[in-house]
Amino acid sequence: MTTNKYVNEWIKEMAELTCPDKIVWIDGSDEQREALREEACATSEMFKLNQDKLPGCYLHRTAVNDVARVENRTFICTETKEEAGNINNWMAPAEMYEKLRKLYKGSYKGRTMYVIPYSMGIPGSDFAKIGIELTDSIYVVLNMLIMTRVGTKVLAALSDDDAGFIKGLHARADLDEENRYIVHFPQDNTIWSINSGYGGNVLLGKKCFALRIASYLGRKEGWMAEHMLILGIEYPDGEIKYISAAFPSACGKTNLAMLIPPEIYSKQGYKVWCVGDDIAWLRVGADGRLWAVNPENGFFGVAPGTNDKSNPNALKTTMRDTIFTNVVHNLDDNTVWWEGLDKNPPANALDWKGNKWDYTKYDKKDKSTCGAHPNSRFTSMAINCPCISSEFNNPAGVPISAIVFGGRRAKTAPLVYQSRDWNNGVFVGSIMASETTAAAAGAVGVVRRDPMAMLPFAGYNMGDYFKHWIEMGTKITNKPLIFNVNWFRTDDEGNFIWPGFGDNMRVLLWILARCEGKVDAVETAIGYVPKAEDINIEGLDIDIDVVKELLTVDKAVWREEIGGIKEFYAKIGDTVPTELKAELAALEANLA
Ligand code: OXD
Ligand code: MN
Repeated sequence: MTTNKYVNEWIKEMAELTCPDKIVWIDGSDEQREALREEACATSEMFKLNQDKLPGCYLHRTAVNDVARVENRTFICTETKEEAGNINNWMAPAEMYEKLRKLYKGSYKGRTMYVIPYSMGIPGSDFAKIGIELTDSIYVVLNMLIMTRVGTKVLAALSDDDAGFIKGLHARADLDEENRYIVHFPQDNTIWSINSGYGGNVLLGKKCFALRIASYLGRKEGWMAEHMLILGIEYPDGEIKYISAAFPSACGKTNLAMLIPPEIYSKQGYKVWCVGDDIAWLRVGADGRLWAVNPENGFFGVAPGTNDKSNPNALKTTMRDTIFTNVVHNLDDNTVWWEGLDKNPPANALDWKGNKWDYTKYDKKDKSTCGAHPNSRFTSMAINCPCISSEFNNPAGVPISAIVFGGRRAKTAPLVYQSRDWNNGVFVGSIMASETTAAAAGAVGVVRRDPMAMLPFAGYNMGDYFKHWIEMGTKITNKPLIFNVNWFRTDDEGNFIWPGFGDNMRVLLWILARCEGKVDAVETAIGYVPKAEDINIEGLDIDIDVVKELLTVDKAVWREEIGGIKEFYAKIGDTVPTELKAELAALEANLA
């Protein structure tokens, strides 16, 4: 409960609309969490797993038609279409409110309205922002208790005259796909989500608030909300340098954030610390540097492919206090399994839909035979991660030395290159793209442009978002350098050339050496690439010629790329800043 009249009036209005049987405030206490877990298990909304092997862990299954974010049903409802831009879906706020009110009307009848006061960032810190999510789902409450800071401490940080909290309304309603909407009203600090129970659509603190609404607020208030991991590299002398990095999905963001250094580095005393795996909020500090916090409190990670080799830190993080969604339920020992966990699929098990699963029928090429849904998830607490940074809970955040962009490109981008300066770096982020893999439905090798990995997450016009990046560059007096990496270059047979995973540390160390002015580079048409001998390959079974190959910039391939960039800029429209058009013209001239 709160004495903030704006909160109380809004809840009253939403309760009149949705008609819950009762209203329960989430206080963040262990007792209340435990009671809600029991209630969810009693109705089979969740299943309690083997508490000896997986203490505090539960399993949940979503509806089969509700397993991923729905970009085509996600809207940015600003007053004008121009403010939302050509990339976002848009509808006039009044029209959307009217449409959705009809769907929400009476949708909580026979149900409970849970009121979740939560903070993105440490409650009360300069970075933090408060949200209140109303939901009729215990699964949402329990996930929010992991992913955000929740409860009375949050309300204590909200003063009585503060109307600036983010108002989130979620209703499961009928889980009707045709009426599923994830809608943002940035000018009203409001998010409405209906007819879904899938995390990315309903944990409103994450993509909806911490990226879409926050990017809008960041532009207004002079800071940035980005789809970035944050990691720290500790040198043998104890000094730690921080990097933030943006990659589209399926490029290994969580793996990079929790990287295990190769032995040649670990035995010298190098360590890697994870501050965040998905979202960074960045502000200019009094020292003129860019400082970052991870506004989240947990990880909502993709389970399939997570194993003791690909990401042992993530795997250990999931071993306690975790909610697993849409994975295989091993009935023999009441644990969980997913494709890529190990080579021992359980014989007596239920698949993600809750049907008996016969692992002998599993065919890699036929997704319908998978036990776990390809987008099955774990929701785990960041503090349970073995490599969580000591700065994770530092309200001041960490100073960023380098910003890294990247994507999955078979031929175009070299292993790493450095942009010439801030605006050129913004250009590099704006032309980010990734090629589709055989793992996803549809054609292989199709380029999807995903600027700064924010294509589905910018809460306003993409051209204005680029402009904001350029303007931030004028405020950061001690700027991070901006780089692009590509772990996914392939040879003529389509095999990856670079080993990736922990060995990506070798590239990150070159990046940090550049930031310190400790290493030279070679200028190319697109920016600076390393001298091959400056990428440490000790202990790898590739030689310097392979590194040279990884660092080549094929002008003919890049000339083709120009066409795709122009097409994408044209789609964004005339808000693309002149600075970026000039960068594009300069690149074209360099390639001539
Ligand atoms: C995403 C995610 O879709 O983090 O980017 O879930
Ligand atoms: Mn993400």
